[in-house]
Amino acid sequence: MLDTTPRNDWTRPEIAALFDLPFADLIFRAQGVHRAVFDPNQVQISTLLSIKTGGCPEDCAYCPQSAHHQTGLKATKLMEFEEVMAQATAARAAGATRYCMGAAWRNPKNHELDQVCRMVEGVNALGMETCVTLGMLTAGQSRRLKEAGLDYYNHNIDTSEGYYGQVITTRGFADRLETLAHVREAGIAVCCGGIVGMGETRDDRVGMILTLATLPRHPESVPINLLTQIAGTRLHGIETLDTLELVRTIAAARIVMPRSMVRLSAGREGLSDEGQALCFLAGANSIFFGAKLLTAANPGEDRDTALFEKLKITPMPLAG
Ligand code: SAM
Ligand code: DTB
Ligand code: SF4
Repeated sequence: MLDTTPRNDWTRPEIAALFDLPFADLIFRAQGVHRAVFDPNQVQISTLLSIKTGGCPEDCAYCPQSAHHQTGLKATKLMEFEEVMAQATAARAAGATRYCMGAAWRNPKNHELDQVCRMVEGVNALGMETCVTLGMLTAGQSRRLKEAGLDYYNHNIDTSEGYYGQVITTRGFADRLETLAHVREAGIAVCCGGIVGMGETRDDRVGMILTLATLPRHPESVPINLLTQIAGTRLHGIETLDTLELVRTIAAARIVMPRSMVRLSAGREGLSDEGQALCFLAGANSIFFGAKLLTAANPGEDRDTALFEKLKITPMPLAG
């Protein structure tokens, strides 16, 4: 029997060696791990909602919501509770089992956090798992979210520690790890991954996976985003990443974090059905469903429903 007990002592050479495997060998290994833990024909359906859009003080080079970029995006105030509930109810009807709410904040203020806590309670009451992504959190704010019943907190490391400074200057890699530690400490499940296709090297992709796989506990969810290039952002116009390199990154994540959900996140809109099928073969078992991510386009529900039918993939039911 294949041992799928999570390991936190992965080394850089071990992960680099996975990336360097012949493609068929890499996929075979990833499939072996995937099938030992999950039903390979089930994919989890999550839906995103931007509850506070744009005007963010951070300078993340990829992000259309940064106030440092002129992307034509209209900044909004925090969405009203009733509107969030209406959107969440529609997502549940479309099959979502996890609802993820994102705010373009550097960090939430306490009165804003109170409003988000009410949304978390409301969405939980609909019978979906809840996830929020609000930027940096203190230990106390993390505990407050846990008390409200939050299931997951999304906070990405985005890239390798070495490349990080090329992408974001307004907060450091260590700040990210600190927020992740607060979230873990509060007993909230962690959703943490990154972005590929930002001009990083394969070594950086290895480094990003290494950081995730050597956290004290693996994130329960690992979103792998392919950069969605938005006009007006600093990374717009950069050379696009070979899809096979995205597939290799997903396979490496699957192998080193065998029990985690690996989410093929942003960037599906630009992928072919064949490209996405390779990502599922490599062990991706979660997607965002619905025509919009936070602000960028995602495949429409019809296209995803057709893809699931072609591949005979069914939505993963909620555990328990
Ligand atoms: N402001 C919060 C933060 O950054 O922690 C939460 C929202 S932020 C939009 C969530 C994540 O979305 C980022 O960490 C990044 O990984 C991803 N993201 C944002 N823009 C993206 C893009 N254009 N392409 C791919 N991923 C993107
Ligand atoms: C994650 O890793 N990807 C999602 C979610 N976590 C919050 C966000 C993707 C954002 C893509 C760009 C946009 O829609 O603005
Ligand atoms: Fe702000 Fe988050 Fe966008 Fe960075 S990724 S600019 S923190 S909304």
